[in-house]
Amino acid sequence: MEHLKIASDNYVAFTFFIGTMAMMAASVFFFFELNNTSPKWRTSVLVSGLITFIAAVHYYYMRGYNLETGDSPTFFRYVDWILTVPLMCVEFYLITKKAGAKIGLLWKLILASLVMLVTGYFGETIDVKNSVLWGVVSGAAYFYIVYLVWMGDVAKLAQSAGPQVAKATKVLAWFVLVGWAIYPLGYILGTEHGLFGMILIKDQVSARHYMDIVYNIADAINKIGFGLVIYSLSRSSED
Ligand SMILES: *C/C=C(C)/C=C/C=C(C)/C=C/C1=C(C)CCCC1(C)C
Repeated sequence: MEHLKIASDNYVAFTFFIGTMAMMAASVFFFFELNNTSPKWRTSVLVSGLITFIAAVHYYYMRGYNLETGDSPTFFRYVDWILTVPLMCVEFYLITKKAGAKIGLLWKLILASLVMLVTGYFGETIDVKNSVLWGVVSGAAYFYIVYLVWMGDVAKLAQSAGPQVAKATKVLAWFVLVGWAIYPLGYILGTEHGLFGMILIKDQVSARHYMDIVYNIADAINKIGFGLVIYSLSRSSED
């Protein structure tokens, strides 16, 4: 068996490697901090750790897959997202629960995120010819989530949950609006028959490479950043 090494100009493999390590480190941090987190916030910080831990396991796999095949690990990318994005919805539910969030709100968020991801997966793999159409449907579900956290129930509940929850929810809402918007950018860059990916990059192989780099950067920002917002909320609280 040949020893696989990352070439110094292989940015795709490199970001998979860094991504794995960052997700692992973040998980260790969140899990170890559980002990000195007040019981009120413990579940939220635990979920932050679960998000980065699930990502770490997927990144470990995707890193190896990409190194061995040079391909984009699309399937496991989406398995990761389908597990971690609903958990991010759980975070919104948990921090607004004290202000009266109902389980129905959680289901709305989860359902929208599943529609967003499943249609995105169709556009990237099963029905690439219609990738623009699938991207638009996925984008609609994405904007529904943006609506819920900026103006809908999540935003309203956060207002009545005290200044600290309100502030944290606002930061998380920025993550959803700006951090999550990086993903459709990667999709547009890397998907065949996409809006302008093929015009900008020409060949499909390097288009997928750009897409992986964009997705890897977005994951690090969103999963670890999101967790740190929850973590600082757990520290800022009076009780
Ligand atoms: C930890 C993983 C996260 C936060 C993943 C988020 C993924 C998205 C917000 C993906 C969105 C997409 C669109 C809005 C349109 C094109 C297809 C997707 C799935 C890339």
